[in-house]
Amino acid sequence: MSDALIPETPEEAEAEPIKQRKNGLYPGISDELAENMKSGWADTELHGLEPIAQASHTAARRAALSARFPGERLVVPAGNLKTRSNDTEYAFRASTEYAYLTGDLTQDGVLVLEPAGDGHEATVYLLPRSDRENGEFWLDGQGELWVGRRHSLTEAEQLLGIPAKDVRELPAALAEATGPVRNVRGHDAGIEASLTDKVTAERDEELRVFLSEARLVKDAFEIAELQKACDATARGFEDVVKVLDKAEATSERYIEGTFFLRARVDGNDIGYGSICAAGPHATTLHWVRNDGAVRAGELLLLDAGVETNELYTADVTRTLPINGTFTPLQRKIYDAVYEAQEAGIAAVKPGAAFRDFHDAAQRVLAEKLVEWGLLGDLTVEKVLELGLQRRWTLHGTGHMLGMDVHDCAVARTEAYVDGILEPGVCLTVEPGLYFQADDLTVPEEYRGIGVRIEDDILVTADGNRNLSAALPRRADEVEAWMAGLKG
Ligand SMILES: [Mn+2]
Repeated sequence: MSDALIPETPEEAEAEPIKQRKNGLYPGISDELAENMKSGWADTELHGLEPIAQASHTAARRAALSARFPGERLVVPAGNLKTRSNDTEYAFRASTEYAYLTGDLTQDGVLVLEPAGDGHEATVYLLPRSDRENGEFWLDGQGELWVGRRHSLTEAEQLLGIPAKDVRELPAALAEATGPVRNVRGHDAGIEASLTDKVTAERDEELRVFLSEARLVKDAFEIAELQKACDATARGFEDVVKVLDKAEATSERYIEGTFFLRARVDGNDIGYGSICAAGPHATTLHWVRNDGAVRAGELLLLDAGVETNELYTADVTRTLPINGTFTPLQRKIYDAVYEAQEAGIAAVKPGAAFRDFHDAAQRVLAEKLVEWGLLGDLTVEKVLELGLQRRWTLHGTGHMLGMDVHDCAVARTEAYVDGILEPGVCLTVEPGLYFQADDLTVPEEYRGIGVRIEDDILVTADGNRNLSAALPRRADEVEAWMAGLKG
C-alpha cells in the first residue's frame, strides 16, 4: 500500500506531515499538473439501473419503523472507517441497522426519515463521486483514484429506491432542524456531535431496541440469505475436512485460513472470529487464538460461519475426530450432545417459548451426567434445580441469528428471552459438554474433551427447518462424510 502522495525528499516529508499533504495541494505539484488532472476523463455515469433485490423488503422495513415513531426525525448511520494503525483502516462493515433499512453497505452513509404527512420521507445521505475540479479525486485519501469508483447519487437512488443527497450537507442540516429526533448511537461520532443538544440517551435507545426487535422475524429475502450463508458454510467445513492432514502438519491456523478463503470467495467475510479448537482447546468457549497443534486421535471443534455479501451470517459448529474416527469415549460424549441437540431442535416450533429448547437440551445433558456418575447420588431433578450440570454445559443452548451472529441482542427480555417463537424466527441450537483439562472432578480420560454441535434452525408454520442440514450431525454419518471427502 502506498501513501496518497509520496514526498520527494526526506526534508519535504519532515516539513509536511502526511495528513496535511493529503488534504491540500502538495507543494511538489505544479500548477500545470493540477490543471492537467482536472480534465480528459470520460463520463462514466450509469443509466437505467435496476433496483437491488431487497429494495421492496427494505421499503417495508422502513414503513414499519415509520409507523412506530410518527412525527419524529429518525437518523440511522452506517458508520465510518476505523483506524487500524496510522493511515490504514480496518475493513469496513456497515452498521446492521443501516444495512437492514437501506440495503446499502457503503461507509459514511446515513439514512434519515423525515416526518411528512402521516408518515416519513426517507433520504439516504451518501458520499458522492469525487470532484475532479477541486482535486479531491486524486489528492484526497478517500478520492476515487485511491479507493475506487463510487456510485453517483443518481445511481444510488435507482439502486436503493431511496432519494439520495450529499452526506457532507447533513451535519449542518441536522444542526438547524427543529422537532423531535432520534439517532442510532455508536456508529458515527460526527452525526452524534451535530445532534448532542437534540437527543436523549433513553429515546435513542428506544429506537435501537425497536430495530433489534424488528429483526426477530425474518422476511423472505433474509431467510434466503441465511440459507445461502449456511450453504457456503457447509462448503467451508468440507474444505477444512479435506485439508485436515495439512492442518496436522501446521496448526489450527491452517484451518482458520482454509475456512476464511471460502468465506471471502463465497461471501463477504466470516460472520465472527472462527473458533478452530483442537484437542483441549475445545473446552475454551471462545478459542480464537487458533495457534495450537492439531493431533490425530483428538477432536476438532470448529465453530464458524460465512457472512453473505448482504451481511447475513451462519453460525455452525461441528466436532470432528481429526483422524476420521471417534474413540469410544469421544463417541459417548458426542452422542450425548447429539441427543441433547435433537431434543432441543424438536422443541423449536411456533407457539413454543424461546426457553423451551434450552430446557429440553439441558435435561438430556443432566441425565447423561448423572448416568455417568459425575454428580454423585443426586437425581436429575435436583441437578437441574441447582443448575449443577452447568459446570460442564457452560452456556445457553442458542440465540437469535441474522445479520449479527448474536442477532437482536438489545431486544427486550419479554420479546426475546421470555418470548414465544413464531414463523420466521431463526435461532441456533448448540448444546455442548466441556471437560476442562484441569477438572479434577471427572475421570482423567474425560479431561480435555469438548463437544458442541450447532445448527441454524428456522421456525416454520408447522415446526422448523434446519438450514445447516447439509452438514451431517450423527456420529456415524460424520465419520462416513469425512471418509468420503478424504477418499
Ligand atoms: Mn452460536
